[in-house]
Amino acid sequence: MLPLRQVWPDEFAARYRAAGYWRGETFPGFLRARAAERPDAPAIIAGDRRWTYAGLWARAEAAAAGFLAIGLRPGDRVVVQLGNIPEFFAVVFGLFRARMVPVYALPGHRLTEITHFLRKSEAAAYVCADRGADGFDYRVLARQARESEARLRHVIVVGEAEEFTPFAGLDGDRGALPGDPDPSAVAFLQISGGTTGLSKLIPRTHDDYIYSFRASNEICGVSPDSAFLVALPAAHNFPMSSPGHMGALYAGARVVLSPSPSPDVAFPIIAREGVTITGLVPPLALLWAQSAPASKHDLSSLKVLLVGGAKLTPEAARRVQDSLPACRLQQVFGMAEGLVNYTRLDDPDPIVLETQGRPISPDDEVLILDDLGNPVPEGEPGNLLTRGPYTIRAYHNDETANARSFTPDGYYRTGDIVCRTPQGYLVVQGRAGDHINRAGEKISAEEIEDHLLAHPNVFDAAVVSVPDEYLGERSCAFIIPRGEKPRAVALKAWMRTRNIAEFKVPDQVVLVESFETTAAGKISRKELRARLRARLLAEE
Ligand code: J2J
Repeated sequence: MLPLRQVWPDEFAARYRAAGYWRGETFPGFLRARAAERPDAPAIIAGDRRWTYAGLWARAEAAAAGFLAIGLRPGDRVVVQLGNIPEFFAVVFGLFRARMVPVYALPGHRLTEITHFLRKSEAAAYVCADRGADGFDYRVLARQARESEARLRHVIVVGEAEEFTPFAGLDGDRGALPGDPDPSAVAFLQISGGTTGLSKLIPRTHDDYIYSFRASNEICGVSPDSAFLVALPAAHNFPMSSPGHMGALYAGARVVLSPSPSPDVAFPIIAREGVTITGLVPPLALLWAQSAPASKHDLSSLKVLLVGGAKLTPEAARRVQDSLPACRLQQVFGMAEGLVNYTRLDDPDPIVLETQGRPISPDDEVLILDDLGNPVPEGEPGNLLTRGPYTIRAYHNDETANARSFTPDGYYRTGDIVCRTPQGYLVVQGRAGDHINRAGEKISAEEIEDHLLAHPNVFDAAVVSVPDEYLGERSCAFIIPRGEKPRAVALKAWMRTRNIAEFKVPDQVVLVESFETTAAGKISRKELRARLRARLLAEE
């Protein structure tokens, strides 16, 4: 098995420790401490199910012992695909406790993505629910994955397990549990937005990740009295760590789970549980803004609404802020690779409405460079590069991506185009790469083109993003047909048979005779996509 590593050069690591960012805390260590300090305080709330801190810790220990009892070993990677259910927390803290490494898949991922994660991480196990909130049967996916992935030894199912191992029954000898992990070790693998091709795996350490949400707690005002609503999928980096459910558990606060982010589901939960803080992507924030004023539910407990994942325009920000007057809007611009920026709760309105915030840490180093790698003049747009105490230096098992995404001196090329205000706040302008940010879900144009090219009647395909009133951006596939012209609906239906996440199916399909590449001959895919996008917008 390839070792899991995330290494900062010694002088950086020493600096981050000396500054008190990396304190040697670990995931099992902090949860054990909270369970000892406040055993009876509520930790996880989902409908009528309520787990205290002691209850959560006991379930994590039982799960950890159970994982060992069925033959998993410390160091094993385990792909976890669970929605917003309490067992998500028992599973991942169980894995942390047993020194195993969760790989976070989203509920929307399908066989293609799961197989990729299993392979790239060399996973020994896959944990899923029997069915998702949408009725999807993950056991069918598990059966298919097990056929092709010889390394996959265990499938553990929350709910009706059929031929697989039921999660509910897992237990074992607590005496067999290992000691706590090294704080500088990789705790889990998060997944990248996948700007080129398939998602990359992001190794995050206990030290660096815990710093990011501990500091986020301070910036977002999370205290033991807070109640954080997980409305977006729990496995996504934003609701996990900005400040997220991990921040809330670190603070000893309540984590409240919503099975859906829609106002009709989330509002009654906010009222019933006295939710104080949550995070949303812009389209959902706008939906909440539309529903809140007329809602019969008391939303007055909600004090902080984080919005991020995609650009919130100043007009949209104003609408969100005005519709929830008792609640402070906080913009967040983050990435699973590390760097997170927030507007501060005491920032004046123009900053909160017009910028995407400033970095968490005084040691977040930010460069804004032109395409030749030279710094742009103050206030001008440029490519954002960053390094710091919680930004990775490398992806797992992907030398090509590492060569492309990191500079020799360790800066991560975010792919985002930003400006910086004189006070150091970032304003996102767009991005350099070709991905579609569809309501916060990142889609790689290249990955979708690859799928389309497998269709017998597709000669060539180019996938571009187009502005969309509701989603922010939607995807449009330009297709040059071969032989019989495929119909748009049929092509979309065929894409669904590729076992990919639904959000990756192109929203729009346009058939063209050719891509009209100029006499100059070959142009780059990037240039081609830009021209097609311009043509579509001009025609609209
Ligand atoms: C514009 N683009 C944004 C914003 C992210 C907190 C919040 C979000 C994420 C996330 C996260 C944006 N305005 N406010 O992990 O901890 C785009 C950028 C960025 C990419 C990262 C967190 N907030 N983006 O969205 O890894 O293009 O993380 O590089 O999914 O989302 O995507 P992801």
